[in-house]
Amino acid sequence: MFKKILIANRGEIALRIQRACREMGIKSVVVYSEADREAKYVKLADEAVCIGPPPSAQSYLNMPAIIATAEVTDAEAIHPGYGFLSENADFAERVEKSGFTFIGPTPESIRIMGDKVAAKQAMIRSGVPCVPGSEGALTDEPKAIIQAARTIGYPVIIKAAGGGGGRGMRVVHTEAALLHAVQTTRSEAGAAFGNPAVYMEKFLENPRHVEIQIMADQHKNAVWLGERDCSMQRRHQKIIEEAPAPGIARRVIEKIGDRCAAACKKIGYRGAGTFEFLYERGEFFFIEMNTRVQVEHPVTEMVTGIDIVQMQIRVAAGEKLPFTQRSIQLRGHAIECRINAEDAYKFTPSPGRIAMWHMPGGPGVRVDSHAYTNYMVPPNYDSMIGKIIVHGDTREQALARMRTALSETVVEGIQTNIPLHRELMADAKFVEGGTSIHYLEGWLSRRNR
Ligand code: MV4
Repeated sequence: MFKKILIANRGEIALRIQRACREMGIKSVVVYSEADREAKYVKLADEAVCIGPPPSAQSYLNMPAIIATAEVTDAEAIHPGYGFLSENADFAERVEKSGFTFIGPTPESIRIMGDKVAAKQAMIRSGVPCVPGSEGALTDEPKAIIQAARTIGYPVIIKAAGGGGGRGMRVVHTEAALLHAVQTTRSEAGAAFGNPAVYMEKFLENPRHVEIQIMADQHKNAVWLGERDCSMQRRHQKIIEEAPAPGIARRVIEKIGDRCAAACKKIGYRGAGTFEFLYERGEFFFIEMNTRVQVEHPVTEMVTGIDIVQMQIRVAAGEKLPFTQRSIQLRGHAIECRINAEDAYKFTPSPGRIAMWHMPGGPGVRVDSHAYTNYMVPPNYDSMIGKIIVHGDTREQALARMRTALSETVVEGIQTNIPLHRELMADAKFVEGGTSIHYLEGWLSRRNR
């Protein structure tokens, strides 16, 4: 096992990784920007090195500074967390070429999944069901583009191969609008991602976002750890996640989970990963794969009892998965509310000093956050400052525990989205379960009218 790991991230996930290291007897080094100097996890770390000014481009995205820090501190491995450099294949490659272990998949896996056309082709070959669409990228041939859309049937969606997470997409309802939409998406994709390739899919009008967590070792073992329903989102930012996905038949999920695990074995995937699906009318359709630990990993940890971050470290060190698919049991129900430093209904960021930070507790309640009373939320990064996660025997018990937890929570000095979560936990449709990816935005527009 590694003796020392460098954590190339900030905020709650830096603390989460630090806790995993401490529990495993591994020393950790954190890198931080000038904006995070006073963060508690920086003080708690075995070693902390300032790598640059507040802008991410000069700190958390600064590859030479991060690798140089690993060198001077004698770290053996680098954990990238989520966001920042976590899905940058060039970074993973530079880390390994410099003699360190990248805690994640191979650069080749990251590169394939970063190209959404290549990812989809790999999944089709591996038997994972995908949204019907163009086979590969669209050519420049107008007749072929028109024909592809006729075969798929309108509405269609044009997506950038280099995009993902909602960036670089355009819905097309009629043939009259098709070629212009393809051209515009292409030029935007070229400018934004340096890759003008686009592809076409059937546009699913009212799906849910359900994802499968997988974990693979370097000895050809791969398992899936249940699913998460992440449909409660606004502008591609998830705010509530839960496991299991309400109202979906277990045999349907088991079939798709087994396909994901089989695909991981087939492509030689290692580490943690997430297969993102759209779920509509009883069917799963693959859209993208994420090659990192995700913000919402705790809901999976709560229902499986498996520590995903520790497992990432173990498989990166070459250990075998300590469980088989049959030994993984899902127990109860977990819900996560992301706490953002922002206006609850207008969503304007609200950085600043937290005058009072009081977090909930009790049975089945977990808080993952680096914040504390007197902590200064810097204006430079994502507004997420923590997550409240609850577990219960049933969804009803988990909801009741989340309501209680939110009622105990006090954050003063900045605005947060806690009032929004309190309202949503009492919303009849959310409580019923199974709302689509469009539900929250519709709910907000009705509420703000
Ligand atoms: C789609 C879709 C409907 N049909 N693809 C948005 C994020 C990116 N991961 C893929 N996205 C979508 N792809 C087809 N063929 C609808 C979305 C989508 C969405 C997906 C997941 C979660 C939230 C979403 C919000 C709007 C659109």
